Amino acid sequence: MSDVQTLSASLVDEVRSAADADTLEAIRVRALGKSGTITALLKTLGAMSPEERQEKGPAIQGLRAAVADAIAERKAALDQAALDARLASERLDMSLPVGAGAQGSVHPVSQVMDELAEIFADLGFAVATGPEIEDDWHNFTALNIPETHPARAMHDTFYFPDVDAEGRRMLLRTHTSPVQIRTMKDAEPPIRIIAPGRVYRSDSDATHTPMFHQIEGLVIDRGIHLGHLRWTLETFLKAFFERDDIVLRLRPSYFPFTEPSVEVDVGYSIEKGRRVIGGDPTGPNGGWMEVLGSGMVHPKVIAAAGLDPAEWQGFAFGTGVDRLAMLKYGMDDLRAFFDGDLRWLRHYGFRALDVPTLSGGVGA
Ligand code: 2U9
Repeated sequence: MSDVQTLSASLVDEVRSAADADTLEAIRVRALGKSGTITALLKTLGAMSPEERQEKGPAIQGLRAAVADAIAERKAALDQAALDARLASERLDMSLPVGAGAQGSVHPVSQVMDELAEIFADLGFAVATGPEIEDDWHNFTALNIPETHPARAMHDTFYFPDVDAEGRRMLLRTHTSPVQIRTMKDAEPPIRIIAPGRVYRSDSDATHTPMFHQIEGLVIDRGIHLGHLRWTLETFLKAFFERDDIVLRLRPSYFPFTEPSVEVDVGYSIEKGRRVIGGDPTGPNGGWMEVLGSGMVHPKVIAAAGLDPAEWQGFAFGTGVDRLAMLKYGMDDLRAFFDGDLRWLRHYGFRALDVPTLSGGVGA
C-alpha cells in the first residue's frame, strides 16, 4: 500500500508544479491515460480475489480520485492565470479621451447616409439593401423600362459579358430601385423603406462619376396619394437641412416607374453673401433647385412585383446622396469625393463619435 501512497504523493506534487497546460496534459496521459500507471493499477483489481480487492480497491480508487482532483484544480488555476494575463495585455480603456493624434474621419457620404437613416427611421422607414450586381429584370423590366428605353443603352449601363445560369443579362445596378422591387416581392405591405447605396452609370465629368450614391424611398399601403408624398418629402428636407423655412415646388415630370411623376425643387436664398437652402426663393438672387425625383408608383410596377394595384398604391422618390452632401456641407467638386485625398477628408470628414441623432441635430 505504501507504493500507492508514494505514487499518489509524487503525482500530486508533479501536477501542482506543472507550469503549463501541455505539461499538465502529459502528466494526465501518463497517469490516467489508456496505458497510464493508475489505469494499469485499476486493471489489476479485476484479477484480485474479493478479499484482496476489498483491501486494495479503496486505496487505488482513492489514488485515481486524488490525482484527477489535483489535475482539475491545477487546470482551473492555469486557465485563470491565462485569462488574467490576456485581460491585462488586451485591456482597452474606453474612458480615455480621443487623443490629439486621433486618426481617421467619417466620409461625408457615410455621414449623410447616417443622417438620412436617422431622419427616415423617425418617420417609420426601415433601411433595405440589395445586390450591386443585378439582372436586367430587377433593374429595368420590373420598373416598366422597356427594352428600347435609352437608359438601357450600352453607354449608360455597365453590362457583364456573360449571362447568368438562367440566361439573364447581368449588370451593375444603375439605381437602387431593384432593392424596392425585391422588398415588394418578399414583404407583405404596408411597406415603408429607404434604399441607400452605390449605383453605377457609364458617365464621367465634373458632376458625374461612374459610381455614385443614391437613396430611394418607397411607401406601399392602401389609399396612398400625392399628399402623403409631399408631406413626407417636406418633413424630410426640413430635418435634413435643419431649417423650418424650407419651401417645396412640385413640377410634373416623367419617369417610367411612376405615374404621375414629380420633380421636387427646393427654394434657396442668399444669406451673408452665401447661397443657402431655405429662406425666400422669390427674394433677391433667390431661386429653385431640383433636389428629388418622385411620383406615385406605376400600377404596372406594383403588378410586376406581385401585388394587386387595385388594392395597393404607393409613392417613391430618389435623390443623389453625394449631391445632398455637397448642398449641405458646401463641397463644389464631386470627383474629390472619391479621390481618397487625406487633406480633403480631414477638412470635410466627421469625427467618428459624432453620430447623427435627431435630438442632437442630425448634422451636429
Ligand atoms: C420602385 C418604384 C418607384 C424611385 C424614383 C426617382 C423618381 C428619381 C433619380 C433622381 C436623380 C435618382 O439621383 S438620381 O439619379 N431618381 O428621380 N426615383 S421616383 O422610384 C421607384 C423606385 C422603385 C419599385
